[in-house]
Amino acid sequence: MGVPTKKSRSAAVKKPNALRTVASKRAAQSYKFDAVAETMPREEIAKLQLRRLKTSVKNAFDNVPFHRRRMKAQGFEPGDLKRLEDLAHLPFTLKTDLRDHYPFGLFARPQSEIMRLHASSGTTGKPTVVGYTGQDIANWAALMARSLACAGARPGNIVHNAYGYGLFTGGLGAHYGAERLGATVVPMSGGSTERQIVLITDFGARVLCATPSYALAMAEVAEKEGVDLRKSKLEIGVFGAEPWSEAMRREIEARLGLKAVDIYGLSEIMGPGVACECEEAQAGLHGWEDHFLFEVIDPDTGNAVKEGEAGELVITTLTKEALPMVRYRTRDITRLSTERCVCGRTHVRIKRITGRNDDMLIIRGVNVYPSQIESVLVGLPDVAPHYLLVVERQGVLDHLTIEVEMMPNVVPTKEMRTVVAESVRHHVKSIIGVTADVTVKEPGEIPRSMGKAVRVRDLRPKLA
Ligand code: DLL
Repeated sequence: MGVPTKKSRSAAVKKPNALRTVASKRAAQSYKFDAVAETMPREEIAKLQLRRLKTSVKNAFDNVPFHRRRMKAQGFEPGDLKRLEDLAHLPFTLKTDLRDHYPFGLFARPQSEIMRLHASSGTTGKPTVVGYTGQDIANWAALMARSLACAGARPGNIVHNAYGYGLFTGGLGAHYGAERLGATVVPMSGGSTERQIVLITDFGARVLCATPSYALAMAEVAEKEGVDLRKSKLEIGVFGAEPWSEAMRREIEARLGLKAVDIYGLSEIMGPGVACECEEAQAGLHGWEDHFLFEVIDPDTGNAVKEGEAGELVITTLTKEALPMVRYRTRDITRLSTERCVCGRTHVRIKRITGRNDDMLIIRGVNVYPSQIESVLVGLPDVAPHYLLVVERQGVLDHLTIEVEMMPNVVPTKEMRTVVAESVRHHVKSIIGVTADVTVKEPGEIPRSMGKAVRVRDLRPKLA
């Protein structure tokens, strides 16, 4: 199939109503990286899921003492798994379980069989570490290629990858996926925005991978420099790793002149490519059910909610070798829909993630827990254990200010304040990876709470 040009795509968008059916039929036959898997009838998906679930639960039971102990405590053996519904008898896995078994305690394979490690923020100073076998990496690359194709990328395209490379799964996840798709990758990572804009223009990327906030920041810098990215070859943006809204989608589309598509994932489950919107509908992310089992639960009771009702997304991996996850509570709030999609894909749609039900903040795509900042502060001399995190949106980007106090017995000079502020800033940047301004307040100035401490003032506009 030929690569659609900017002109032909916008012509397709303007098609009159009478031609919509024809258009949607064509969409159903549109390019798919893995057509057989992506359009499998739902009964077939369920059969495949049950088969793979049995293997995955057995992998967890046989090779991870933590899972075996908990299953046994419920009187459950892998052989008891007869129907998909039986999964509901198994306990949830939490982010703290990964922390408690830091670094490799939940791995189902010896370290010698682990091909790669990634890590994301944990709830304390220690990161959450995830591992992959060679097969896990191959599956991830294929699912990410499937996701990119679903978003509208095609073999032969130039993919400008501005997700951060390193321990974060975004950079390498998108990189391997784009290569697997047969695209040409520009491995930019984040930062050096002016340079990114020059290279997008000079190399002629058709696809941009970035967090949505960074995409907007690029638009802003380009506009300041008098570069009109709407005239570039960019046509598709694959944006995720943080919550964003429909209003933000419209703004990015207008300012970059591309189609903005939502992609979802989390390191504990794999990384980016767990689910992705299709370019045809842009209405919810197809969750790849041949590799993952999705549930939505009431976060208070742990019971399943009805299809279409909002709740917390829980994911079980079906093919992961190194780190099988049983009923992982993502803390992400969303809804599921099995309604047919115009693109012809049969996999469930995960509606836009509207928020989280824990205190994790996502600041410019970086996951931050208040408790992590606290661990940094308590390790620094002269700094009192009282703090407030103020998160604002400055222009298009998130901005974090950490308000701290000095110990009451210290009478701070102006110089001391500067030194303390710089020290906090430096430690937070090097340990957590997030850039913050630091304000040193007078002792007692940060409001004390009567009950649960209020550590965060999130002043960012609510999602539409
Ligand atoms: O953010 C993986 C990723 C990279 C996804 C690039 C998409 C693109 P973590 O750093 O482990 O992994 O953070 C996972 O980020 O539980 C959500 O709270 C949030 N998140 C990820 N994608 C979206 C999205 C990567 N499309 C956490 N919308 C998740 C809203 C998202 N939130």
